[in-house]
Parts: sequence; structure tokens; C-alpha cells
Amino acid sequence: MTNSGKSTNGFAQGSMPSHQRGRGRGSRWRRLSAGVGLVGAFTVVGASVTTPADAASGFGDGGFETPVVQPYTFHTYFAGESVGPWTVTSGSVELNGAGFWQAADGDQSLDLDGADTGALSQIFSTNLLTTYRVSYSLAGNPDDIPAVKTGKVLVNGHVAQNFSFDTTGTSRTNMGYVTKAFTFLSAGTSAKLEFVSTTTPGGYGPVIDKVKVDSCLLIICVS
Ligand SMILES: [Ca+2]
Repeated sequence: MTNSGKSTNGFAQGSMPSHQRGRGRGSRWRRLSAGVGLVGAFTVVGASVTTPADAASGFGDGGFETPVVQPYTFHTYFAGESVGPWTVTSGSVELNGAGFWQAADGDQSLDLDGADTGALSQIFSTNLLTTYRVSYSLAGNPDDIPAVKTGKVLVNGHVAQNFSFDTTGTSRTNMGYVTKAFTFLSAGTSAKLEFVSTTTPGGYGPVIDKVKVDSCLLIICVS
């Protein structure tokens, strides 16, 4: 696993195509085992090791599977409304039901643009001064322009990662999801994770799914 860079605010950033990433519980255990061995030799450089725990305490439905939308349809949620454990924080978002288009995981996925550009957030519990790894699957609404969808992820109101996705060549049946990830250090006992679309014009935005928050057992950064 490699990180592609580091932002100026200290958040490590990285992404790679989903087919290149280890997936599932088995891969996480392998990373854990490899990391422990390296720590024993005191030769770790910039490595991160995530625990096999599936998520941070209180974080839920990163797959946008609730509420269940009627298959082959979508439902638009506006600022102030809840989407399962998430809350729409601006504009509107669209929850896409099974079969509407390809999901990265499960049946449903979320278009960050509903009637216009949108954003949504979720607050979950954290342990003080603990590093968390946030990962998510990213694609874009292939139905209309702009081809390139843009957005950002915020943690406690600070930009942790900007993202863009080019929908050229994708379709509802071949969404082309990529996996994005970054880490952050908790400064308190809770964190607010927010996904924001900056796509212009709005209405056909970035699509996210399979959001995960893992607490890291250990991160050693030399530089
Ligand atoms: Ca899903």
C-alpha cells in the first residue's frame, strides 16, 4: 500500500484503483501481521496498520443501504434530512436504489448531487489522539455533464481530501469505482465526517459508496 502524497494540513492522502487494493477481512489481517513484524525490527517507514475492527465506534451504514429505496428508483433528500445515520448538510443528495446503477458494495449508493450540489455528514465517536483511516469508493453520475465530478471530504470542518472523478467511458452498469483513502488524527472524543460535492453545474454529481472508518493500531511516520 502506498500513499500518493500528503496535503498541507497534515492529512495523508492516497488512492488507487479498487482492483489493486486488498479487500475484505483477510487482507486487513495480513496488513496487521506484516506491520507487527516490521515494528519488531524497528524498520518501518511511513507504514500504516489498521486493526481488523470493521469501523470506528458509532460509525454506521457507510454503504448507504438504509433507508431502502424502491429498486430502480432514487430518492432525493434535502438539507436537514437524514439518510440513515447521515445528515444532509447542504443542497440535496440522491439515494439510488438497487438496480438503478452499479453499487460498489451492497445494493445502494449515493449521488452527492440531488436537485443541486449537495453534502452530507455523520458524527461518530473517536478515541483521543488516535489515527483513523477513512476509505470510500468513488464514481460519478454518468447520466449527464459535467464529465468530471469534483468534491471534497472534511473532518471536523477541515478539508482532509479533495477528489475528482472522470466519468468518461463509464455507464450505469460499469461505474468504474475507485477506492480513495486518507488518515486523520482525532483531536477529541468524536469526529464529523462530511462529503461535499463541488461539481459545477450541479445535479449529476460524484457517487460514493462503501465508506469505512478504521482505527489504526499504529502509524509510524518518519517524514
Ligand atoms: Ca452500498
